[in-house]
Amino acid sequence: KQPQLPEGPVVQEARPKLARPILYKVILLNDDYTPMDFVVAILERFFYKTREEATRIMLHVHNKGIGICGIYTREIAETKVRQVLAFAQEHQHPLQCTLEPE
Ligand code: NFA
Repeated sequence: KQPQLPEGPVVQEARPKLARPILYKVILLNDDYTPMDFVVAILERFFYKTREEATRIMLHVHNKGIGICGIYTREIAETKVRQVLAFAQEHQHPLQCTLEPE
């Protein structure tokens, strides 16, 4: 026997509650050796920044010692950190990159 279906119109919840994902900042650290244009290239390649935005972030890190490249869910943030560290190591630059909970 089939279960009873409701008669009249069925109204769906308009704004179902969604859990807010936990986000992580990907952080770049300044050092005295990594070339500025290499840091700009990293921000363009892995964080899809424009040349202008990449330059702004690079100078912020250079001047303040630390800066945010982007904010992502955990797996994406972890992947970005790995990509930056691998690319920096390949080119023998000491650039450091890490993540922290937002
Ligand atoms: N401080 C580095 C330099 O003067 C540039 C740099 C910027 C390095 C941001 C790391 C992060 N060549």
